[in-house]
Amino acid sequence: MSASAPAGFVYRPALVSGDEEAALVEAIRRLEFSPVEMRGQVARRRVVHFGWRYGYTTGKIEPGPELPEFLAALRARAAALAEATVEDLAEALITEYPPGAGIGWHRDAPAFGVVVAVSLLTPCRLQLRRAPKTPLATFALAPRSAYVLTGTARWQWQHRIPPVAGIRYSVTFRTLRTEPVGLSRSAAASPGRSERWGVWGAISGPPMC
Ligand SMILES: O=C(O)CCC(=O)C(=O)O
Repeated sequence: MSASAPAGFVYRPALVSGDEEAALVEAIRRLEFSPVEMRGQVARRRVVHFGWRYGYTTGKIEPGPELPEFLAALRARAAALAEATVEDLAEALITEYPPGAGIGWHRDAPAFGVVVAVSLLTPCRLQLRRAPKTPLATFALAPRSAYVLTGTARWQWQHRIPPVAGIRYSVTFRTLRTEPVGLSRSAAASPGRSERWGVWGAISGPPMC
């Protein structure tokens, strides 16, 4: 049995053009990626953080390098899609998935808020579930598409990317969760938006990233 999309999940095909994707990939390939190590295991995917760094063993964030200029246009488009400001999207996480790599069931770290993820190169699937052993909602992520996780999809459901067939990059922009109830300053100042930015639910299940 399959589930339908949870509230707060938005999929947007063709957020970037083919030419933009090629330019992004060229810039991304020049970055220095780091391995992801959690509980003594090194994942197959590799990452680069801008704006804020996330400690995979500590679960803590700390200020990181400034977002590079080549992400500026993409960040603006991601912000529009998430109905956030550019400044709200304070962190950019670029992940390289070589063939056979994916990411297991998780919810993103509670230090972050809204998630906007852009897919480049190889298509893949994104799966969401409310909890272990509950029906899955499965989406095909086309290259150059983006998805947003807010509300229920972000805070109550888990997601994963099953192993990819060819190299894929994702550029994930995230807001910071600066308030105890999960509101960024600008969201708090704009009551119409605040509900969408969510309240962190009970934390259970697999680790966060
Ligand atoms: O690559 C993606 O689209 C998802 C990445 C993700 O879930 C994460 O880094 O926490």
